Amino acid sequence: TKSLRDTLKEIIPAKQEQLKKLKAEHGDTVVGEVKVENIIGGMRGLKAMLWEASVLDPVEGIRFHGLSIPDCQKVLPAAPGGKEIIPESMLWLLLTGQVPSAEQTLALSQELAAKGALPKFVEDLVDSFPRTLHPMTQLGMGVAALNHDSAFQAAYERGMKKPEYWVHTLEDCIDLIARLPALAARIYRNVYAPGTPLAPVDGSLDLVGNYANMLGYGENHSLTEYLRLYIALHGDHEGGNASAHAAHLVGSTLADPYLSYSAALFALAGPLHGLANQEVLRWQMAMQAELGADITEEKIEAYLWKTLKSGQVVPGYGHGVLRNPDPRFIALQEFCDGKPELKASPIIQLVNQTFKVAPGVLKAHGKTKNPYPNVDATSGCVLYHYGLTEFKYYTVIFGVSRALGALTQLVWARALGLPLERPKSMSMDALSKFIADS
Ligand code: AMX
Repeated sequence: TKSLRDTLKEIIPAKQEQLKKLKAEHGDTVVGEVKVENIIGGMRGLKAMLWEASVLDPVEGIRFHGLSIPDCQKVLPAAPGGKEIIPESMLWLLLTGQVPSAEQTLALSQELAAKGALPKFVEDLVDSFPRTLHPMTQLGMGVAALNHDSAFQAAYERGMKKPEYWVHTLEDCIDLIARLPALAARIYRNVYAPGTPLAPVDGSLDLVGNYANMLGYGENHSLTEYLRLYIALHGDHEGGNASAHAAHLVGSTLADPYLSYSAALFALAGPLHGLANQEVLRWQMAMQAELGADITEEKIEAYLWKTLKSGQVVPGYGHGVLRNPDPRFIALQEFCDGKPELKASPIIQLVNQTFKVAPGVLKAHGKTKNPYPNVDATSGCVLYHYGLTEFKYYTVIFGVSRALGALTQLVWARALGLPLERPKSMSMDALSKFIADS
């Protein structure tokens, strides 16, 4: 059976050829127009980036190399003894566009476990942080420090040739993904249970099996399965979202994958992006506390209006691109539906009741272009049900996941020789002058 590296070696030349042809034959084909509203509106909707692994359709949601989430759930291998997709099989798909066999997935799990331990100086660095430092700040700093061992940086200093770039980038990406669980679990231990023992990486476990074990939840098979699905599903959401784009931009300077991904993590730490699942839980719990035991749809509706009238957004609803309920939200809801204890959980029931009411209220409110839930409307609430109640930590789990897609793109950016990103900016005066002159 073919290894990941051999598979990539085999498919890269055809992709390079495809890009060369696109550039030579269609370099001046017009794809769209740039309006003033795009320039002042966060470049929303502008088609201006190359991203290989996934494409987001506003109605259907994300597709990974053409496969929808339900397709992936059918074909991507699970962990031994599990049913849910795992990050290893998703990573293989993202990198190669091919569905790995169970054997290939297992080999990748074993490689990641073998490379999963942190260097001592990173352990010491993370242990030196105050407990009060936000877990996302700790994660970003830990990831940046891992560049001490960057194969790409070392080879660049030696003077490697361009065709070699992707090879060393891939090694860094694999090493980084392998080390994320130990780093993220160490942060969890230090912040929430200082002084307690931390399990070492176990060579016989998959990536998330190890992560759950190091978090202290190794015995909880149901939570481990949830985390496998959650981390696989959050792996990539095409290129323009803030975290993926940040990694791409920084990577385009030929900064190594560790520095590039730490930039992504700091973008993910914003409340409009990865912090939203923490905000959703806070908001749903405040709703629960205010509405008491007998929660009706009428009461939820009134609470939604109260949130909107106080000038706040409804967290977990709306999206920069999607115009339908997020299929990742649906997949997580289905996971809950299949488990009686989750179905009976008050917080999950509240998420479901809110889903029945919120789209109508947001439509009537009339501002958001997408009145439907995004994945964050439920993801943190499920963690809460399982007893993982430390809100501030939720984005770290998202950060372990997003590495799959952002790092895949770095490998492809190096294999395809993509250039430094450098869009043209304009001042308001320059825009006004352009408008007056045209
Ligand atoms: N509740 C209330 N108002 C909302 C809203 C919501 N959930 N979503 C959007 N709006 C408002 C916007 O604030 C904006 O108002 P303005 O004109 O007064 O500034 C207007 O609707 C138009 O916004 P939009 O074009 O529909 O959305 P966007 O692309 O600018 O922003 C997002 C997208 C996700 C930031 C926004 O929907 C939002 O703030 N949602 C709540 C936070 C959230 O769930 N974030 C998670 C996103 C997914 C992720 O990255 N994890």
